[in-house]
Amino acid sequence: MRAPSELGTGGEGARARTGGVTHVVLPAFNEEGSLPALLGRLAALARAERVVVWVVDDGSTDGTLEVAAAGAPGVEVKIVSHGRNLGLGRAVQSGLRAVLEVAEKLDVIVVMDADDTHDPRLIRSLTEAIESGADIAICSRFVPGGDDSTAPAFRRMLSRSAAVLFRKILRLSEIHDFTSGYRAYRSELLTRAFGHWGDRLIEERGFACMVELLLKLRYCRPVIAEVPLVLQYDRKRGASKLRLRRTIGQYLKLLVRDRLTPAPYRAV
Ligand SMILES: Nc1nc2c(ncn2[C@@H]2O[C@H](COP(=O)(O)OP(=O)(O)O)[C@@H](O)[C@H]2O)c(=O)[nH]1
Ligand SMILES: [Mg+2]
Repeated sequence: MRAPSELGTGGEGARARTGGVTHVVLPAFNEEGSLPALLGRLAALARAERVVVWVVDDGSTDGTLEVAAAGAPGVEVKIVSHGRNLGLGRAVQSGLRAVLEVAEKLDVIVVMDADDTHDPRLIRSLTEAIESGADIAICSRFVPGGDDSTAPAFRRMLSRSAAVLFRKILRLSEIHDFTSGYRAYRSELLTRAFGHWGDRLIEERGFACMVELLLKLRYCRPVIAEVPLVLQYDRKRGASKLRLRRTIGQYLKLLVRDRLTPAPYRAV
């Protein structure tokens, strides 16, 4: 990985984007309670920059699809729909694929949770980081200014342990938050990655897909930036969809597989 260059950190006073569209992918499974508020917040952002929201409804059994179709005034909302629940990994992949069919070189693709615990105002910090030279910008709970104190203790432990493990074992010292579901990618980077891996870019069905994507993208030698994330887990309605034991198993398998798999033979 290349060393991060001088990267902007954005924040409240950050300037609006000058070129390109910000595509916001929201993998959503039964999020009818949280989506309206989140779409409202994204609409506020859309007043300042060109934003397209992509809700990936993953076979929800509640009113997620209807809420997404109703949208929010002032922001374009597109829907990608799975007829049945295929899991977070497939949802992220379908969302990225759909965006890449229309995205242009200067566009930025953000993936964030649909549960309204991620503040959309951070999107401007992410796009600023990308415009300043990063290929991936991560909203990180584990850099100065970040905070995860509103999350349950066992979840905090899981994310922290995963971060320590992946950082040490994979020697990826520039990344502090491997499991954050809130990141931005330069569209060109994802086009290149899909060109190499195709649908094998994301094989994990569950929450480990976020780590898997990062591990594969590192072979593209991306510049990576992190911006502080204050997780607003107290805004979460209902239970987390993360299955703790299953996710720990997925992380460990991913780690072993990554260690055993040789780096891609041809340049990515
Ligand atoms: N598409 C899809 N999204 C899912 C699935 N499970 C969870 N999600 C979404 O993934 C995101 C992360 O899940 P969430 O419950 O917020 O996890 P937590 O915030 O880490 O506790 C949310 O936007 C969920 O709606 C799934 O099976 N399919
Ligand atoms: Mg969440």
